[in-house]
Amino acid sequence: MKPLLIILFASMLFIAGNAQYNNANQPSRPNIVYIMSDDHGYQAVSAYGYGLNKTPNIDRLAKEGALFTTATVTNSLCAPSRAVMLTGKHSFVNGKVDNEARFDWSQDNFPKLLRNAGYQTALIGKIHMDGLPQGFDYSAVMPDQGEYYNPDFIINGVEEQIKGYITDVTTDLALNWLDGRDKNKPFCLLYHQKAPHREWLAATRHFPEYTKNTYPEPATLFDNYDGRGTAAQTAEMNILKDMNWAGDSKIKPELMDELGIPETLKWDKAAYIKNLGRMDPEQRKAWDAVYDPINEDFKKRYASMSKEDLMRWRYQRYMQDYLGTVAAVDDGVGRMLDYLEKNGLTENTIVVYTSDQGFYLGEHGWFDKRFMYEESLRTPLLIRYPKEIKPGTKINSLVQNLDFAPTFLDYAGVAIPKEMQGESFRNVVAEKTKKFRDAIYYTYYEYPSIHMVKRHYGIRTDRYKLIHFYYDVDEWELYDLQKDPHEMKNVYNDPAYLKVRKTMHKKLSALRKKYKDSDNNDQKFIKQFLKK
Ligand code: SGN
Ligand code: CA
Repeated sequence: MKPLLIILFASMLFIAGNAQYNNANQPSRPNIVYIMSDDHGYQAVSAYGYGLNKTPNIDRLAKEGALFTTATVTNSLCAPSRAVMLTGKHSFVNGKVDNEARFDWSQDNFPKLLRNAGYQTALIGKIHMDGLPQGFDYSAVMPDQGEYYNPDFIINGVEEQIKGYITDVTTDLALNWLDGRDKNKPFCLLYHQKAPHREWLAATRHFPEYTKNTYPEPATLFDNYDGRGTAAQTAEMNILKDMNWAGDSKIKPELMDELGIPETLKWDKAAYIKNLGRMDPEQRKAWDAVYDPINEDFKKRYASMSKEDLMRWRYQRYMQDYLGTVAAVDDGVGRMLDYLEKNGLTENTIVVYTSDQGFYLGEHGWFDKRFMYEESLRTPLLIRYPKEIKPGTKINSLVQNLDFAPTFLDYAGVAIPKEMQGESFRNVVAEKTKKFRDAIYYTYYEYPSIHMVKRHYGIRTDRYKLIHFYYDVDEWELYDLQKDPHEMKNVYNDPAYLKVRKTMHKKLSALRKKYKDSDNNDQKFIKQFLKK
């Protein structure tokens, strides 16, 4: 062979070798589909075994992958939870302590780092933070809380209205993006549903089934908050007292008037009128067909109802609508899993299902979240990744939303920045190790504000929980989750728990130090909040 030909041949081999290297390396990096709904309590995922509803598609992730029994958030509120998930840093470090505070998009987040490493990234659905999302090739987010019917979306910065039901529209956008992506690159898709957020408006196809059902009542529906401190007693999230009649329970304002229920008793007529106003004639017809008879029935029964009857009735109304909205979320997960399967993506894609926090479904008589008590602290978490996670895995480790960013970076082989405070749980879920943190740290700030849940922070181990409420009180609570799983009795001043109390205080101080939190921070965020 002539020297020139040899050089040509050798360089062709070199180029081919390099291309092979790239192709072989890149597609083997796992794809990530991170599915997050809004306010979806684990009690309403059937894989968790509460018997409230059926979520066959979400449950598939537990069957084919792992279910986390004790996954928690670090701050049980929408936007702060999202900020923690993106940055891998606690609220007092990433700055988004409550729904009002500004989120600084210029700080590092895991999609940015994945994108720099060659991933295609997209954010589709609810984000609940101002400013154009950073770290994404494509973003289609709803402004603020989003609207259930015929929602508005901001697509790469440009707002438009899309016809349809929000949960389905979000799924359509997610599947369209997947279809149009560059198939030679790995991808990370954040697919975020608004549902089942208040005011719990279901897809019309789910009205008939869900409004007919009767749901089991939680043991603590009639909680009178004895045995706990001021915070539980003064919170405004009781189903009987604090839910809106029109906006939430879907009783017509005219009927409220007729029954003599004063508007001061929280109608939220404006929300009711706004929601109805967004429907097209077909959606409205389906709505009337279901909610007219409910109104008629209520009208007949109201005069003879006791307070207890009313609580029971409102709880059922709440569950009917809430679980109805969950049904469309589950349909969306089904469509996503089917898409992955049809396109040969099941093996190499990590699929996560979680929520931005948990939610009270009548426990303690409540709706909403915010508290460090179990139902809002814990969040559903299911993960499927056939390459590393065995079907039917159950994980009890104390993982948090703080850990998502480092975990995803770990899977993608991207270095985890030192500033990230979470830990990768990749080896935990692969059951290669059981070693993980022995206590989680929690903070909550949005007070005084809607639902009036006082500022607090605390820690939880596998058995105990210590909480400090501050600002306009200075109260400590200690719970023994083994003996008192419903958290009905604060044992902070019980002499039998003196030793536990000491150990928990030590752990709390250690964690505040480790994560760089302090009373100074607490005071700083109070000042910042009051300035607004
Ligand atoms: C709205 C809801 C509240 C809810 C907050 C925060 N009221 O204000 O019930 O706690 O959002 O929710 S509503 O009548 O307007 O729906 S979060 O999930 O965004 O943090
Ligand atoms: Ca939420």
